[in-house]
Amino acid sequence: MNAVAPASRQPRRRAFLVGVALPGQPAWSVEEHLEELASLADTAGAEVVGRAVQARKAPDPKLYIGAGKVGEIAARLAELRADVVLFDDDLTGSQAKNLEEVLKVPVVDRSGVILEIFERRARSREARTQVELARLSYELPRLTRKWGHLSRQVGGIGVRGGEGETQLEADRRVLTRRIARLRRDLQQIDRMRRNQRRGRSELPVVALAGYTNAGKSTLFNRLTRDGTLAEDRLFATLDARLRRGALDAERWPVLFADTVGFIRKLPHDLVASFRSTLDEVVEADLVVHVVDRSHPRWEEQKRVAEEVLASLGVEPERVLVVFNKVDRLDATEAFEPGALRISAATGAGLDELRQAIGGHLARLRAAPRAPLGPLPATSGIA
Ligand SMILES: Nc1nc2c(ncn2[C@@H]2O[C@H](COP(=O)(O)OP(=O)(O)OP(=O)(O)O)[C@@H](O)[C@H]2O)c(=O)[nH]1
Ligand SMILES: [Mg+2]
Repeated sequence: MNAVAPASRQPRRRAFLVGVALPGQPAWSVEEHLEELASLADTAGAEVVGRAVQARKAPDPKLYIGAGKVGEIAARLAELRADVVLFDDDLTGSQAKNLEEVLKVPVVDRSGVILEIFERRARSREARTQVELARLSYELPRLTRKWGHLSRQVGGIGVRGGEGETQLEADRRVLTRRIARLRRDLQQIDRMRRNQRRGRSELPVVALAGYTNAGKSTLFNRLTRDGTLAEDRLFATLDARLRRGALDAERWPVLFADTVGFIRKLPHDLVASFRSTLDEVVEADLVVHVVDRSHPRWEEQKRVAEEVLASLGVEPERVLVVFNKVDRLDATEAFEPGALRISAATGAGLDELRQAIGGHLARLRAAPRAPLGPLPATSGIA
């Protein structure tokens, strides 16, 4: 199942990346997306040994790219001793299968790579259930592939090896049943979470959200003085975490939530499965949208995160944008007037951020939606 991430004792897989430039998509944007796919591959434990881009009017229904290009790539794979091919866009099951027949190595699309990272990272029961659900929902429509082993893997009834119609149907049945089971498990976990949420204090919740690697966990640690180290890896955080922090000297206590990062072309099923983790964002009183301002494509990352937030139903009024990693910027660099600029690494700008959060919470508290907790209280909590 893990085509990119090998069992730990094997050498790193050698990955070849493929991107497609569709009409209206500038070359730099394809390059940039491939660059991100490269860091995803690296996070998934593969070494990138080559890449190819093809401009097309539309994806080829059979192979996604042109047959000639596939031939070229096949030759380069041999030369580079690549043993897995990663596509930046989603492939159908039959496209992946057709490509694998020609290329003779596993072919994985971007969603598949992200899934593998999530599978490696998931620790809690909830995260593992969510990832498994996402994996099976991803595999189900792709079942044209040689999944003879699958029914065995999910503890089912299938016999090994068969690739015929019957085997396919059996696999499909096993998958569907397992998916239903996982959904029920998640609903149960979700109910538990809701109860916990109801039972927990009246403190306002401030969720940190944003693109993966933006610095959410670093900021979270700063704001809550927790010693957990941040990791320079994509999707270091898979579970929402909650911890108490204070907004000012009067110690207005709030709960901060650290959350899973967003990424462009985030598999839809994955978003759906992480829904209950993301509920922390959906139900937060305020969402602090952390942007890595030092990233060359910060604007696009910001837009992607905004789209995800919007799709989760988070109103823009509830979002506070903060530009992080300004310590890496040239002092002369122009920036948006009035923007909150911080460095979670050095601590610069954090007082202003706390003030801004306090201001927003107070303002939102006046608005009808947010049933917020106590105003700046000298209650001595936190
Ligand atoms: N220079 C600099 N680096 C930072 C800053 N904030 C975070 N980082 C680094 O950026 C990397 C990612 O930080 P994290 O806090 O793990 O980012 P995240 O948004 O939680 O990432 P995911 O959980 O993977 O989505 C780490 O190497 C941090 O040390 C900052 O203000 N300045
Ligand atoms: Mg994190």
